[in-house]
Amino acid sequence: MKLYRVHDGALLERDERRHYYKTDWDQLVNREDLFEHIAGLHSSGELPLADENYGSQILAPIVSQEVWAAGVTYYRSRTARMAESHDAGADNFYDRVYTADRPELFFKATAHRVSGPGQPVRIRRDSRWNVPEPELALVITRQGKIVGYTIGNDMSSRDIEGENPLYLPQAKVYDRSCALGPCILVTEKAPAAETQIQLDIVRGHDSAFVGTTTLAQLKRTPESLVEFLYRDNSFPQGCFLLTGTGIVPPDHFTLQSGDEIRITIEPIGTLINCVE
Ligand code: DO4
Ligand code: MG
Repeated sequence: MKLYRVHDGALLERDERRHYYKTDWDQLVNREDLFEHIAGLHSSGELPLADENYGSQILAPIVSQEVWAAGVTYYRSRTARMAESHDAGADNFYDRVYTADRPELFFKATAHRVSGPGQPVRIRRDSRWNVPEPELALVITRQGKIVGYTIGNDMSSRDIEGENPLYLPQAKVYDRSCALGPCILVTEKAPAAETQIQLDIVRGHDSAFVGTTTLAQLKRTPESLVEFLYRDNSFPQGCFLLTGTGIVPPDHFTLQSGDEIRITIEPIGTLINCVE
């Protein structure tokens, strides 16, 4: 089942049909029984079919949640980070965190910094080397339960990140530095290891970059990332956690204004954003 956020509630999609559900989004995504709740609503037949106009009103699936991110959870990310930070003498940090027990976890965004499907993402003006990072995002309740999955784009300024690891918050957190959507996939079972993540970057009529990975390449389990994130750290409205990127375009690539970024994770859908 999929949940899309609209301004006064949610659209519940099952078997390619969308029903309208008037609800409070913060309360909904914090339900420990989210799967059973929406399955029950669906089978009760109480919900009206959604008006087709709602299709154009899909919002980012976030209201009051924080967005956090894990880093260097894929070998490809470790290698790219080591290369970009080599001159700063910081490559060792990335190598060490890849194998350490404690993961890299960092604050990424609040809702006002997040773009929904079809909304622009941004490159910060003091950066010249930028990439999207296509990531599986976990939807976690205030109690620390993973109740759903969405797609995240962890927009990153590689020159700022590579210059000094202490600049990471500036490389990662700025207005519209994150995109989430298009929906929340609510399942009883986590996406399988063979689930593919695909990144397509389109420039004009051409493909500027295509890359794929699978969740099998993710070195840590979602549960272990959540366990570290919630240690002595509370999230009264729940949280989104991006699980890291396994796709990094080659070093000569940088995003440009007008590029279209398409991230597909098959069971969830495709998140599309243009660079402002
Ligand atoms: O350490 C820098 C951030 C890495 C990251 O965002 C990722 O691996 O996805
Ligand atoms: Mg990332």
